[in-house]
Amino acid sequence: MPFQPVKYYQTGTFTVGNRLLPPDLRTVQSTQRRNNSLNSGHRACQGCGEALGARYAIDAAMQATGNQVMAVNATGCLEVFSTPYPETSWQIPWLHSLFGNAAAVASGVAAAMRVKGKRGVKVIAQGGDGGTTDIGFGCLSGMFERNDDVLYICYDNEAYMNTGVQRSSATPPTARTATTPAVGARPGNVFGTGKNVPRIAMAHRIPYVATASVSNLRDLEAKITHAMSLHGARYVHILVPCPLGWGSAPEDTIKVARLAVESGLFPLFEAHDGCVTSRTPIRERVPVTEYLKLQKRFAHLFGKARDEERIARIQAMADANIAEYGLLEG
Ligand SMILES: Cc1ncc(C[n+]2csc(CCOP(=O)(O)OP(=O)(O)O)c2C)c(N)n1
Ligand code: SF4
Repeated sequence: MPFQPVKYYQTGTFTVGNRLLPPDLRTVQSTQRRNNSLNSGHRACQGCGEALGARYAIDAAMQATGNQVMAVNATGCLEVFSTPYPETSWQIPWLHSLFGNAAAVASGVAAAMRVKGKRGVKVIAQGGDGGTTDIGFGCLSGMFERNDDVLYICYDNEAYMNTGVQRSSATPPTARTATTPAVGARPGNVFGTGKNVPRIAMAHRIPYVATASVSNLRDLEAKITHAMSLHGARYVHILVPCPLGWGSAPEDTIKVARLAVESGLFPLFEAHDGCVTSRTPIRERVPVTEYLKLQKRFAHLFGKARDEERIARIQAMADANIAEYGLLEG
């Protein structure tokens, strides 16, 4: 299915249906063929970006493979809200691994499928940023360097949400969490920490790495669809706002995610074999303050005396991304 960007003018609404396109070009969610992989009845918070991202990602993967997907899920919100034993909202073969070993378990599942001759079955591992960038990082790197035939999806809500919003190595500077300085001259996460896991994945020279966001759902679908057409280790890193942990309004989840992209703080790109091959240009550049102000985790930056110095440093991070990925070109 060739990639078709969202064409809002076709429907006159902000839906992502592309309903005036021929059926084979429509989004997965607009078709009756969608799998409803993550079905209703789960216990995610209102406006949960992770639930939205997972539904779109796994439905796209199911469609791309003719429903031949098995998923391994690290411990975290996605596992807890979807599968309080003995119930589950998943409509796919799904395994719960430990918190830190989803990538290793998925590698084992892929090996088992290969031994059984079930080459058509595609394996996905998925987890939050804590399970991916911190505790599961060793297993993930091993999966990458062996080039195991697994797509790993990280749903990045920038902290350990399931256990009460602890800082992870994906938490941005100045963001307040339960484990960052709460008081003092500079509350919130410090600068100079954290890691860029999409770039680290690229350094393994695996076949495919992409970033995606729940603000750009058609783009997200297209990237998952493309990932399912490839073999070997693949990594998709999706920004998924968490209203509870970010202190944002549930109805603002898409808006917040869009501002992260449009400010340059979260660049959308694809990389093949370690090289960036495409990026999504910013349509309407916004200052980072537009993004930060919607979230209580950054409220201390906008107190009686605005923390101009740290706001400027965050703006500099966005500017650096815009320059590095050429996000204003084209
Ligand atoms: C070895 C181990 N340590 C700690 C925990 C407790 N624990 C369960 S979920 C979780 C946080 C998950 O955070 P993240 O991976 O970022 O996913 P999110 O909930 O934010 O989606 C923690 C610390 C655990 N299950 N296993
Ligand atoms: S805490 Fe955040 S990630 Fe977890 S279910 Fe609620 S909104 Fe989703």
